[in-house]
Amino acid sequence: MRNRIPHVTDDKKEARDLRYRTRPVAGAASGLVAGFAALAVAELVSAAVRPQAGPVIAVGGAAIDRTPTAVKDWAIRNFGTNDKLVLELGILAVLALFALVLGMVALRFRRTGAAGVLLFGAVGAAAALSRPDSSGPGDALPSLVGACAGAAVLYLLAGLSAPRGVRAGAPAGPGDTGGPGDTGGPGDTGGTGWDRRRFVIAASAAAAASAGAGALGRGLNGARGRGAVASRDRLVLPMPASPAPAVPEGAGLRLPGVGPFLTPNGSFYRVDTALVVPKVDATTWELRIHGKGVRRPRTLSFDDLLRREPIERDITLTCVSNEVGGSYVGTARWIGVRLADLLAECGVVPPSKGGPADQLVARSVDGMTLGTPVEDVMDGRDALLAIGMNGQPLPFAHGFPVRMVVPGLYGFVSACKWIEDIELTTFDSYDPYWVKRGWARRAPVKTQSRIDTPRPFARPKAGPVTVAGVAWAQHRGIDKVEVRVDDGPWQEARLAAEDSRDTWRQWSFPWEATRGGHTLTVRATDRTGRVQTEKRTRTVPDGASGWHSVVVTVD
Ligand SMILES: Nc1nc2c(c(=O)[nH]1)N[C@H]1C(S)=C(S)[C@@H](COP(=O)(O)O)O[C@H]1N2
Ligand SMILES: [Mo]
Repeated sequence: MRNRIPHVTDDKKEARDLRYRTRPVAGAASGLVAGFAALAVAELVSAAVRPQAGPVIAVGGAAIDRTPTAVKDWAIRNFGTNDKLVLELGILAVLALFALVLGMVALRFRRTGAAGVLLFGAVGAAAALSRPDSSGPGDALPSLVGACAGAAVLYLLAGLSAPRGVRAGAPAGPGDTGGPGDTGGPGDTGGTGWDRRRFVIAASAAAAASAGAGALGRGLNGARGRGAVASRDRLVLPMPASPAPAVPEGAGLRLPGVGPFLTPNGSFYRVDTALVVPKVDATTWELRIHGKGVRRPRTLSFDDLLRREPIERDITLTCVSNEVGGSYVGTARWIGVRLADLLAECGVVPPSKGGPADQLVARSVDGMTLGTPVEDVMDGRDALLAIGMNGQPLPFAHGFPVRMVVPGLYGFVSACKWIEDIELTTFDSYDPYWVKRGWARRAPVKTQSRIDTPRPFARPKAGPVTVAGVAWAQHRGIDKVEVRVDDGPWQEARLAAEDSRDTWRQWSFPWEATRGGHTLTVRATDRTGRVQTEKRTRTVPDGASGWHSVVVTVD
């Protein structure tokens, strides 16, 4: 504070003190209101471009694209499906912090503060343009227009919170570089402080207008998805020409702590990079099939798919990011068309029969790419273009209107959601999204098993305790599950009925629990005779391995 000004009466001194005490508050408020205005206007403009082009989503998406695999894995592990919410809140927190700083800066350097807002807009615009699903230069608009609005609001509010004399006397520019009253202008000694009333009115008006713009943008963005929602509501799934056999009696053990055999859509795990779930209208959806060795390239509509013979299959889907004992695995009854038949009609020949393409790259509407071995898709397994999940059209979060499902392969190399393009190519000439980030080119699901009950650190009573869980080795099938108590011998568990070799299998083991601490361990053997390995590996690059153990204390 500057106490070098002579002849200040007590009255005036008090007014000045108040002025200097409240101005930082005005600075902070200016910054926050300007930041809010920028985001709200960006939201409104994004409704005219695309919702995904908004700055927070664009920066979030760009961050996801660039996050080192280890960090992404850590985020998935710690925040699970909330990882996206955490990311968005993090971005908002950082923005709020910088808004505060820019607001304070603008108190002294109006232009610099406003320019800072523009700089943030440039970052948002660059992020939007860098996204794989960017639809062109228009994607920069939400961030740029939003930043201009934010900069203007900050400039205005900073002007209003300047001491009166300075505001009147100092032209923008050099006046900017002096501090409040540092110019030694008339405002310094004679001013009555800045005009709080005008500032509060202007700041409130800017905040209210921003809230209006933001709400309008939200509404318009919501309306955009309405056609897609209507197309999903109208969809009546076809009766499968080849229905899935009924799930055998007893395939689901109905034990407390063990989930149902078919995972309900609402609790099916979700893993993807989409911060905004794509809402695709089935009536305008198209799938293009093209590339190496595709003698008859085709573009199909949803109706074209519906005219084909639908088949229905139970298939267990697993994420490569699933830790040993993790929950990124689920089983659904899928309805779809055979991808192999469609490819064959397009003239595709698998590599084993001399075809030139060994990799099928599926691309989604949000620019995700997943690479699948053509051989696996065409070797007779039920690789699907799925449109139904457990008797319902695919939920939007699970890929409506069409996704791929291939038994036996981790999701990241097979299960493209919101699919719109299939290109036949080679593993040598193209690396899809996850492969570019350190994951494997080929990734068949590893033989795994999990103890679901008792839970870790449970305290069961001594006596009979049922140990139970699931095991999976899609497309090979589960042959045996064994349980070990502490360092005792492996003992065979009772296997529930098998649905198909493409699904998981529940198992149970009657244990005579004795008092004290115990470690329960499980391992599975698949139908090729391969025993689940003890060797612990990380999820990167091709899936976690190792045995799942649970420690309990028996009372
Ligand atoms: N478009 C798109 N498809 C995608 C992904 C994605 O990020 N984007 N993630 C894949 C991964 S890693 C997995 S494990 C499965 C998960 O499917 P689910 O969310 O329906 O369970 O979708 C796959 N398909
Ligand atoms: Mo995954």
